[in-house]
Amino acid sequence: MESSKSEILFSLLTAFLYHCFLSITMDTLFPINPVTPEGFSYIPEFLSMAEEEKLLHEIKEVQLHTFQFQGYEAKRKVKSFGYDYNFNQRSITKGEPIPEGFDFLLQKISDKLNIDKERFAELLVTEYPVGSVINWHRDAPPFELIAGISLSSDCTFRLRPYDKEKQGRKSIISLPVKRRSLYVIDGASRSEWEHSITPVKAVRYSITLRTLRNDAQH
Ligand SMILES: O=C(O)CCC(=O)C(=O)O
Repeated sequence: MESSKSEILFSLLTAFLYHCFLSITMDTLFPINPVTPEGFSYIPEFLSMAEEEKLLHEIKEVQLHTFQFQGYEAKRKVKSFGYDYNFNQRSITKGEPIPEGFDFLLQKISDKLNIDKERFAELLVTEYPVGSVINWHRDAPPFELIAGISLSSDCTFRLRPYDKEKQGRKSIISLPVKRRSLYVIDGASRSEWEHSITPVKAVRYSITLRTLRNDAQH
């Protein structure tokens, strides 16, 4: 009897140590499959390395400028094509057309999401220098679905409820978003949650595609 008790204790201890070992060696600071809000999806390895290369080449041709918001200048650089949201006027304006070099990406994402590629009204290119972030926000109201492509490096993407009363340390969902992946923000993750990116460890580029709401004024 005594020996079976110590055997059970030994097995429990071994299982515990094995769990600790896995957590350390697999670098699981994040749960392996974090539970994300309804409407959020994440597709790793969405792009091939050749497609990533092609997009980075296309981005080199884009004239990026520092993102400014109500007198505040962020570290990240951006350029918007198609419809752009003017944060001062709180409305969208039509800008330069989306360059043809991005056409294959629009096609690939719309095929994946089973939507018409013409529905992507805005394509935003963002460059994140080392250490730069995007703070907590919910995207501008005229836009509906958001599709995000990550290039060059990985980042930590976070989601938390938009409602301040539901916010707290425990309500933050952190997930590693890898280069060449696609994430989609739609449904509740679009309307009831906000997102942010923690300081990037290496230069990151993203391409954000947005559809317009049917009732958006333009
Ligand atoms: O870089 C990203 O993936 C996020 C971009 C974003 O949230 C935004 O531009 O509003």
